[in-house]
Amino acid sequence: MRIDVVTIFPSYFAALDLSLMGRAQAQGLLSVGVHDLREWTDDRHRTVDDTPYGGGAGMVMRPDVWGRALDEVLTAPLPPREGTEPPSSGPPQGPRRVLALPTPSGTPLTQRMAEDLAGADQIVLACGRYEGIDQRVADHYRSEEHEVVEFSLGDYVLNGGEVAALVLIEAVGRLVEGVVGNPESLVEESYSTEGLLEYPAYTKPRSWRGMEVPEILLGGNHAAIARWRRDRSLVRTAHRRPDLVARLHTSHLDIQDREVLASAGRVVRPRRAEVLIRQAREGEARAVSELARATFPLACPAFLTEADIEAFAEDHLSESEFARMLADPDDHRVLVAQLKDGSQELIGYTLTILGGPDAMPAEMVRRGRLELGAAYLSKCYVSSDWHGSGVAGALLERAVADVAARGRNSQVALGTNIANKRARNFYRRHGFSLAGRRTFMVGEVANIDDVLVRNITVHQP
Ligand code: 6GU
Repeated sequence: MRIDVVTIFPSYFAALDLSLMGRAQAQGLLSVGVHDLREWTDDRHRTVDDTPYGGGAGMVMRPDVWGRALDEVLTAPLPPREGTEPPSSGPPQGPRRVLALPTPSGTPLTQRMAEDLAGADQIVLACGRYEGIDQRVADHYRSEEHEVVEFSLGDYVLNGGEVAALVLIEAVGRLVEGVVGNPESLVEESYSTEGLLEYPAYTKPRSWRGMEVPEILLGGNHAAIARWRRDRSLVRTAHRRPDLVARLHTSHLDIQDREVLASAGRVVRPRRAEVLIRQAREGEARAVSELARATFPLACPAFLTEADIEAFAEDHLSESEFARMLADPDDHRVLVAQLKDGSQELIGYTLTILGGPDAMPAEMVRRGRLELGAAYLSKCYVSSDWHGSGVAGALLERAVADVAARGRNSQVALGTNIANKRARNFYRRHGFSLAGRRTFMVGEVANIDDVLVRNITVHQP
């Protein structure tokens, strides 16, 4: 690839002789020509600029000087492309020459653009200074059926296009075949196909200033490492680049991806929204009770009657019952997931009873694997519209972390109906395992539940 730069500060581009770009030039993969714009001036003072028509501050670069420079550079012969035969039939194909103009009012430069430009035969960079280049220059070459890109680095102002030109040359140059030694290192990077930021990287020493390399990276479980890295990418992207989350292809996100995003406050289905997971407040007994009554029937087996369910709700899910629990946050932990939009709607909740040994329903404490004094996750529900959003998993992890932070319990236990496969898989995925069975009364009907436990010292990513 041939790159030509026209500038009034050619020495800026000495940096291109260093490192990867320097080696690429030495190997003939890239050929870079830097030209002083003043070579094309025709007055004693080598003037390149003048005052703006219409008034205003600063100076504008003259189109006549730029026109002479660009005509010459854009028509200079190019070496034939290596490895490509000229087409034997059809119209003769000229080389692809792109005129790139750095300007703060240009299109933001992206990896997509860099990938596209890596296929050009020649890129000519016209570096403006002062208040820019007379607009007719870009318009002229565009109308001459040249490819013209006016590009910007971002929403801030530089003194001129030189630094931006260096950025484009490096971003494009490293995509030219052979420039980067290991082409695989191009694949996993930020902004590649997936649209996620990169995961954090670590190297030796293993312990530095009291900070350890994450344990999971030290083992050889490649699937677990890949999952951990993906989680870190998702969390980073959610926090730093919500605009990228908004553009993710949601069909490429599995349920754990969605749970991780929800934990970081972003849900993508059934629609994109921000979500806040927090402790319920004392005044919210009614709202939580309404959510509890709406969601409880979702997990009940089909043979329960409405009357049974209603009787249960009256006893356990009433506003006064939640008011009682919310007034006692030492023993009753209620977390809610709330939409951060105009509706402020609660879409999910967990209820965990810490208590002492009494808090655990007695029938759950029989089997060997369940310790006395396990925290009891009594409820984990998400309203049906938001099933599959990841909010349930995010709530569950927060509830477990909340128990862990309180330091009184070494296990979390729960019961779930034996017929509820979905729930069982969900808890299994979150590190719960079967510890026994119990009967659970809903109204007059005895239900068989699996009792599941998770040790809270076991760290989940
Ligand atoms: Cl391409 N040029 C200038 N002068 N300022 C910029 C820029 C370009 N991109 C961001 N700021």
